[in-house]
Amino acid sequence: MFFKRSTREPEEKKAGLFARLRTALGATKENLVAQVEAVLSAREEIDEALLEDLEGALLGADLGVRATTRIMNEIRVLRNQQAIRTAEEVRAAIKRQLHAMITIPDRSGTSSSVGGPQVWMVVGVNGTGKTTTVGKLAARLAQEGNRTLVCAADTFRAAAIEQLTIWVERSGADIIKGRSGADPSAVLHDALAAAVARGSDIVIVDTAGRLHTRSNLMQELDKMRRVAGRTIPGAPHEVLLVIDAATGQNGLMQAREFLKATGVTGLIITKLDGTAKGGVVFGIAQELKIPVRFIGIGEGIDDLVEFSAEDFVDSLFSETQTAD
Ligand SMILES: Nc1nc2c(ncn2[C@@H]2O[C@H](COP(=O)(O)OP(=O)(O)O)[C@@H](O)[C@H]2O)c(=O)[nH]1
Ligand SMILES: [Mg+2]
Repeated sequence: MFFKRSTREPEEKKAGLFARLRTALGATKENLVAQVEAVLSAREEIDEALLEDLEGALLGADLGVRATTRIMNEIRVLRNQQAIRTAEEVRAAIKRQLHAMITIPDRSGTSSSVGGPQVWMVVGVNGTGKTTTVGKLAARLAQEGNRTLVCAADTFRAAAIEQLTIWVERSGADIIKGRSGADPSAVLHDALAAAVARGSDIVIVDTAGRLHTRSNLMQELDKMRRVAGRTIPGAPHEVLLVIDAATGQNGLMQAREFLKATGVTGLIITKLDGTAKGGVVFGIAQELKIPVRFIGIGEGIDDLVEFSAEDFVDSLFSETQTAD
């Protein structure tokens, strides 16, 4: 999705990324795939009792009711058609369904915009990882040769802005920040004017996760969207909603709320390292039908991975190997 340079990584780097992804998803693999395997190996026949245990395993892995129902329906249909007779075929069907659920077409305007900077707004509730993710994204975009400007519009958390500034400046990107307590829309307006004046390729906007009330926050975000659109045609080109995987099904509820108010175009699921609830990625994608763009797999600046449905499913199902 990066427009300036191809993100095709060299093979060596790709292999390293995949290994890191697999390590980060270890607990989720244990909670999802290992449980499915346990069910499949407990019985000879693919009978109703096995299917019920399978359903329990999927629900227990935070897939949520909808995603689980979709998978179970498909397996029942295939079994009735005698297209599924073995554990191996059940496993393949689950994998296929999981892959399909997280393969969602991109409907954002990123590729169609002409001239002017791209504007990406990063939204989500407090503590999900917005500021950290903005820093990671800025570093990555700058590294890939994009003139990158960060707009620190969360004027409620001065300490977080300091941390962000360090990361952004180290990566060679620019940052525009408002005074503590300043109007976020005014800060955004200034940042966009600066981006146009400097010929920036992309502006990443960090936003607050909490105002006095949730409806205040939604109104503020909506106002920021309008300000962006008035300053730069077509902006914001992306509204990226950050969800903390460790909050499991709760993340889904937050997502619904932001969706209504802010017109989310993509998801970033953070903290997939060290949680067993990574199955929520399938549940969220299945329900919201919004593409996952990036996933966070750690607190470091390099711990942001461009999402690939293939790699995600493969890393969950791959045989565990010794460290490489
Ligand atoms: N383990 C882990 N921690 C993360 C990840 N992303 C963010 N964090 C941590 O989550 C905490 C809150 O992050 P912050 O960016 O301030 O959240 P914000 O309130 O949404 O801006 C910080 O301690 C981050 O280091 C991730 O992918 N993995
Ligand atoms: Mg923040």
